[in-house]
Amino acid sequence: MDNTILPVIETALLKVAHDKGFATARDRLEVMSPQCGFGELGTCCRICYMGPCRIDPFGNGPKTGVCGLSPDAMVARNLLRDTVGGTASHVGHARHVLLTLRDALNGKAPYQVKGVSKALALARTFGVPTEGRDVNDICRDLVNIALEDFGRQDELPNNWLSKRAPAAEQALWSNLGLMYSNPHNEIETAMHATSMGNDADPVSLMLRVLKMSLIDGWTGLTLCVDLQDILFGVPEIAVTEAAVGVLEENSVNLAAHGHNPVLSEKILEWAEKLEGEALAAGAERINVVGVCCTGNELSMRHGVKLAAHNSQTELILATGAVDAMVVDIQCIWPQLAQVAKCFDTAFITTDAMVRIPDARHIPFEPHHADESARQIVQAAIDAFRRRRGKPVDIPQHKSTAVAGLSVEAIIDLLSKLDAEDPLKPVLDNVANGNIFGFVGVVGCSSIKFRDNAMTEEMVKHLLRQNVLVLTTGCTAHICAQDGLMTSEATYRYCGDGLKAVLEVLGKAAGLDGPLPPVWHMGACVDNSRIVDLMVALAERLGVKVGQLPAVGSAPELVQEKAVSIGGSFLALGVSCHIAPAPRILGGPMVTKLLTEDLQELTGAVVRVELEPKGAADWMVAHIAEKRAALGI
Ligand code: BF8
Repeated sequence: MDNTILPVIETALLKVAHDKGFATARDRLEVMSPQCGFGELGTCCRICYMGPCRIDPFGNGPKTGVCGLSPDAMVARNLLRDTVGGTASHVGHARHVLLTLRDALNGKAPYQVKGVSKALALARTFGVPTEGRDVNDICRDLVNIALEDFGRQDELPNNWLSKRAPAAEQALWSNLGLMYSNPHNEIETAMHATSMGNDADPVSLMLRVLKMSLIDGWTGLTLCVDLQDILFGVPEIAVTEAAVGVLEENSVNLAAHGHNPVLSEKILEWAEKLEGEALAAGAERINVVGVCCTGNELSMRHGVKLAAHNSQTELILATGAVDAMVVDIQCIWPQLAQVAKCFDTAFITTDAMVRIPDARHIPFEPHHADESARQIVQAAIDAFRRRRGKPVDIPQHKSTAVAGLSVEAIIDLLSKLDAEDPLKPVLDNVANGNIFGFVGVVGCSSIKFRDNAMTEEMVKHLLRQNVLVLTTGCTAHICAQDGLMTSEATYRYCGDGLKAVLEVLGKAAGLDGPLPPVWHMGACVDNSRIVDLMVALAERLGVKVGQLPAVGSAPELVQEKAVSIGGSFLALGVSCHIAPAPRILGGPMVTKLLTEDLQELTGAVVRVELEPKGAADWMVAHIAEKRAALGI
């Protein structure tokens, strides 16, 4: 590839793996390339056993499935199943947090409410009385409201959707028939509707995609994050470090990977408790590092260092320096167990849903959280004992990074500039063009896009044009590793307007320099924080979210979850850039619907751009249109 600019960290990590003779995901991808063109277009259907059917939309091959299904219905049905996969993942995570909070309040799980301010704020939103009440009682009421959402069999709108989402958008969703009641019922209905011989109307199927995405946004993300903040506290601005260089040769390196802080918070707690045992084993300390979204959760609330994003997970194990990697749910590559086997690494699964051959399984469930967490940390110390003195190969790359930018932390900071009206300084600077607009850069890291440093380069193009970048998920790791969450990045990459704003904010935050230009807002579930911020700005301005000069981007799409998150942005009227193309191109009507006609429905469109500059240019042009429509 001519324009290869593989980031230095990936280059170093790949060298470590190849020097040791490991095949990596890149090698496995090469062996199976070219990948299935029908699959890429979305025109492969294996839902019934008359198939698998492959529609050839451009050549002389079959034009429908054996049952007569049209290409548009086929791609829409497949897209809906992707969205169900993403939504089910987030809703499952959310329900787990909800049940943990319930059990903690009943004294059955060893967790305490740390986010009192969040509980009080949510009580106001849901009309729960607070006067003279114990915070745990307030939380019990909130838990019951959330439990009702998972149990109801009526058509009343879901509590979290109707109370947390903006009113103007709810009116639109209601007109489109998108309001939902019980998320589980909707997941069932979507699977039913997409099974053989049911919904074959592409328009109806695409409305189901939007509805499923709303469930992802308001139950999978918002409810989940609200309750996580109640249990574990609201993130505050913290400085951390990112990239493989955070591993320490002489410490017990314990990597926490996955998504759910119910596990990782306990691991952190027990790592502190067992520090003495680690010292006795000859280690300098226990170095808990974060991987993927669990890493983001820990860095947001505790400043824990970020070791790797998803496409680096097998590579950091190849350093031989990770003593234990403990995982819960989602984005866990089965290959990790195979790499771990070649070292003294303890690769530990904890969730009954994630069983991987050759992994050690230590069941973790909230009722016995302390005992399981103790065992896991102990396994890491034991592995260190076996590793001690053996050579390791840790590429010495890392960057500092500012994390913890929850909406509450942002508002706190802005209050130092205008205590009465904290959002005013932001809106004034949007109006005068110092902040040209906002892009939420979210989602995964893909080996298909690392060769052109897609995320980093796209972000730099945006910053030069005074676009403030909000990020979550693995793209947050990418930005952190590349130094984009530092004051230096503001000086180096931002246009003059954005630089001036960030200098003022850095001073208010008590930093030595400007606030970084890329704001780390958390894990993928924390995309609800980006939405909350946009809703607050829109409400303060008296416009709809879709009218803001804001765009979403998933520049390295991997997971079904990123598809459903993207859908939730589209439902809000926020246009999305995406790479690679979603698997819809074999359906011309669905493609037109998402790239053009959706504008009429929600005000948003989807745009595919595979190169960083093209992506940034499209987003800046789109933001310019939004600004013009607002008269700024
Ligand atoms: O939820 S960004 S690869 S880790 S899916 Fe997975 Fe994608 Fe990473 Fe987190 Ni989100």
